[in-house]
Amino acid sequence: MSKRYTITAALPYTNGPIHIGHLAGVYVPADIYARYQRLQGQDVAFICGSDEHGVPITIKAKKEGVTPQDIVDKYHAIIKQSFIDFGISFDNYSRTSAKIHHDTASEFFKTLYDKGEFIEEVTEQLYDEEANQFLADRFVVGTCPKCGNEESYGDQCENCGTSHNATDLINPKSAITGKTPILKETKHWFLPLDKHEAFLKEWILEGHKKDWKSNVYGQCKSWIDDGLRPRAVTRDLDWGIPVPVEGGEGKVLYVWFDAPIGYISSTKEWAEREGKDWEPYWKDENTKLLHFIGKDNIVFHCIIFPAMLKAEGSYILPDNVPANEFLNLEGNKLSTSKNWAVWLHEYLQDFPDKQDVLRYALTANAPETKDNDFTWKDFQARNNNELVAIFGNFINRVVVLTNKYYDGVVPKPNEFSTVDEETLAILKAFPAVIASSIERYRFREASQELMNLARLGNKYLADEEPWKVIKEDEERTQTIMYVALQIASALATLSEPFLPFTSKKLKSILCHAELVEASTWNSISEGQELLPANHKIGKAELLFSKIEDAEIQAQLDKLEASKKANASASSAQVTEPQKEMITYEDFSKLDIRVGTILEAEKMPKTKKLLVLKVDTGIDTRTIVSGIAESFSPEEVIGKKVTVLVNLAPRALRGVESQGMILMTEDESGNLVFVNPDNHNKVANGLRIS
Ligand code: B3M
Ligand code: ZN
Repeated sequence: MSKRYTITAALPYTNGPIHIGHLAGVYVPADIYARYQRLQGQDVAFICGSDEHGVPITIKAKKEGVTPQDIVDKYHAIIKQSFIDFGISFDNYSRTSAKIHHDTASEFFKTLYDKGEFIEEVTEQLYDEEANQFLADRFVVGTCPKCGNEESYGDQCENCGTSHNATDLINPKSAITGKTPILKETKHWFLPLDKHEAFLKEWILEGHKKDWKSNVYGQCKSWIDDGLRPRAVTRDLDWGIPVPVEGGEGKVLYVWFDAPIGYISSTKEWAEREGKDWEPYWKDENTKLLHFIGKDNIVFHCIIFPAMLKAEGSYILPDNVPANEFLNLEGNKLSTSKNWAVWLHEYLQDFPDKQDVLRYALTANAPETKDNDFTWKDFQARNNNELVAIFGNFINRVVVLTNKYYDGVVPKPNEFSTVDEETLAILKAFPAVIASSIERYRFREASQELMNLARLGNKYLADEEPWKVIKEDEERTQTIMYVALQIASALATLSEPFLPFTSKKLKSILCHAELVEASTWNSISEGQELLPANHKIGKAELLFSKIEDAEIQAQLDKLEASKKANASASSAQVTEPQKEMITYEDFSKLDIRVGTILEAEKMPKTKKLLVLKVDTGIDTRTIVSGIAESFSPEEVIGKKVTVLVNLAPRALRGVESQGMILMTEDESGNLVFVNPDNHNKVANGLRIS
């Protein structure tokens, strides 16, 4: 009996195209999983769609002087195409602006409302008087109350992952005008997460300790341990799904309330089209519901959405949420605003037939247990040393030799040697090995096992040397080629989840379509004959081609160019207008001296501050300097610096700072010391004038 799987992949925000980080973290693993389950004969609904509400879209529209609808239309089309191009095999790709979604989300809200699952409350929210609007979520930035990150958003801190209310931010500023907001009363509906705490504790902390990934479990535990509080599920915004109850005029559903319901509406849309019933996919206890997401979405999928589903009452809860960590690019965080990314649509312009290469490189190096780095060198190596040299090389030799010796007809095997028997036994074990890795969401491991199968084939040919044996033993050659062809056929089948384009091409080269029963996951593990004698295969075609150094260099150059563009953009920003004139008397009030940093250590619990001991020539004093993000304590010890010594002392986090080290920025926007060369030869305490 087949099992039912509802597999969801995070709905991408339609405020920009998607890049390799999205593919590596969410869509490739989800696709491998969905394709694998389909190959097992399971009943799969693989669901996604565009997340078209939320503040980032409004902000983008404002910036570009167009409507939010223009923005979502544009990026929905680009994103959808990228998924098709990379073979992400969604059964349905919807969008949250669709009517079916508005209806589903409204109805969901009304059900909870009618059941009394919300708290209705007038509270004070941040309000920008200049822009005349409430500041929800990303409309406000400030200091994270948990980790001190000064650029936290109103709803979530990207540094520590905490999700909070905008009013929790320290020193909030409007993202629209930069002004400090005031507090203004407004009514909202809150989901009392505290009410669901006991259930969440039992369900996650006791029920899923063993089977959820430790990064996911750990995040959930820390939220629950911190104590859950009511969360507003409505907003004072004009872009979104109108709040469908009395008093909801001018308000919309919070984007994180409506977006996960998007999985349900997308399933409905699919079922309607396919003439199926959507409900078992969401309401039958035997269905396995899985959410593939990135780590910044964990709280929404493990705590808030399950609380919503539980409150509604008729839905199942996710069986697992295999969230990934983040992918970096060449040592730096992927960033849309800094254009530090490999955009999928651009990748395809440069590597038009290499979708599988990117899928493979991203899987082999996926950020499964920790953040990971994508480098173009690794990408090239994965292609040249693995896909070309192992997988492609093996297939090419098998197909070329079969055509050369037997005109493409699979030879009849003669007596198997011990090596043949062993090789066929190892081959038989592969489907279970790969399956076990996939079932445990270890896609990197699974992809390496697939490559090991190609290695097995390569080694078999290299050891048995049919091109030599053919000269003296035709019978033996037939057996060797037969065994090698069985491995090739298994590769065509087992590579499908990982390398769907290659798998298709290989199946066509091996003429799987002509077979009564082409190899399947099970027929391989049962040791069945996969390519029978007398079956005719096609001509050789290259599956992969080498990537030259120049192509890699071109990609690195492109990144270097975005780095430069960023640097000049930021240095353009810092060329501030000249300040008001001062007199010599004014200047002479500043006492600036040469000094040396003697000691340095990080200020505990801050990101930016170093506590320095500085020899000023007059004395040794403590100066707190905001340079910790640019310099390690070790780097600055012994440095000659320029010090403003008569600045009135100031306490920073309880430490009195007695002066200031003069700093500026280099062309890339990095902090540098104001430190002319000859400082190294001058004595501490000398005055600069
Ligand atoms: N759009 C966040 C993101 O793209 C969000 C996911 C929604 S899943 C229901 O990271
Ligand atoms: Zn934080």
